Amino acid sequence: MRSLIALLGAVALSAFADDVSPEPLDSVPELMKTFDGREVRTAAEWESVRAPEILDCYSRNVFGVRPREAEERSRVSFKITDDREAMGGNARRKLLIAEFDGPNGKFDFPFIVFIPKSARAVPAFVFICNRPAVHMDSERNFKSAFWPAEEIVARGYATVAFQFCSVAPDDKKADFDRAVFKAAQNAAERNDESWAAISAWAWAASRIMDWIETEPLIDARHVGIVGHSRGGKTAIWAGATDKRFAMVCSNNSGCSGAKLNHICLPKSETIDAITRVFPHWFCGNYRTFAGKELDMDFDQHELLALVAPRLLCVASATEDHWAGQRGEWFAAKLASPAWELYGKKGLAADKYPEPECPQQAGFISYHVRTGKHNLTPYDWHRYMDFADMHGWKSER
Ligand code: GTR
Repeated sequence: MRSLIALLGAVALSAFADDVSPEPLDSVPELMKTFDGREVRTAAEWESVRAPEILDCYSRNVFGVRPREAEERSRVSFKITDDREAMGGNARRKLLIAEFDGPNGKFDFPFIVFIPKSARAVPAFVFICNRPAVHMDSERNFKSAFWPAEEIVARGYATVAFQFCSVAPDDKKADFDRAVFKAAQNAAERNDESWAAISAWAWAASRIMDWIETEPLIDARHVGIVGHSRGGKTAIWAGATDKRFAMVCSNNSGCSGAKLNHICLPKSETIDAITRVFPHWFCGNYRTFAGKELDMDFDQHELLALVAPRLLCVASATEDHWAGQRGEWFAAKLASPAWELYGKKGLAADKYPEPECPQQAGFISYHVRTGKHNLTPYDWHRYMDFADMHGWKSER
């Protein structure tokens, strides 16, 4: 009997935990105050003081600092290995290799491009594919719903994909003396602030952007970066570090992505859990925050705010408690004042939405989709809707 009562209690408690809408805690750091307590009132102050200090904070404490040589544009070149019609004549397909001539060796990675037939340059979505390469089948024998390239092309957008492990291993046991890390830096020079896997994947997205700027069929002023989960964290970091991305789409990025840490969501991932299971995603310093989330003087709304005044999409899934859906929504909401400095609305909604009711009236889009942790055509279409709404196909 006692165990039955305990069981009923546990069921009631877990139902309750699903229904509550916790608010961020009072200790959530203030976006419009510098780390040393000065108010930020204008876009000029944001750009000259606050945004740089947030970027620096996330570089040194979370994703790591890239070696200077990795950012040198003159070290990167591109080789086209194939260029032909595809998708029954609806698209042009290009296969390319990005080649990096690093101070400590050479490194290259492949990427795939589909461009719809159009008389004018088209907008595009760069996709960080964090699933096996079969999901980005260039022959289109397997049409993955994770990267619905035909549907993207049919809506008038080009899409460019790379498989993240072709840039840096997603392996906790791998050292940093391989792949792009090795080419960019002697491993002996690494320290607790050095870049790690998420930064390397974001680096690859920026190199693809370098190529897009040279491709006349793509409109480089209208390029979004899309990633799911660990790819979503990467998309945010790519957008924070590279302003050429005009839209950032964080799909179910969760802990260390869009999810606020200063909120009590017991079912969601913590810094302790993420740095134990995936230490290779972050610089060494990040682990020192494990279990100390509520004492941190920075949080993910500040990271999201680095996208301002560009377009930001944050998306969750109803069953994805590990990603902390309400924490993702609140971070988007609390990032909004950065857009207001530019006279733009950030997230134009005051309450957490019902599933399949996207909030897209401002420059931040939020939606929650029914279902599991995944990136689906439903999510892709919301990102394309948002780009459409902002004139990405008419402004050319
Ligand atoms: C989970 C991890 C999350 C998320 C996810 C993914 O296991 O805890 O932070 O990134 O992997 O990338 O699929």
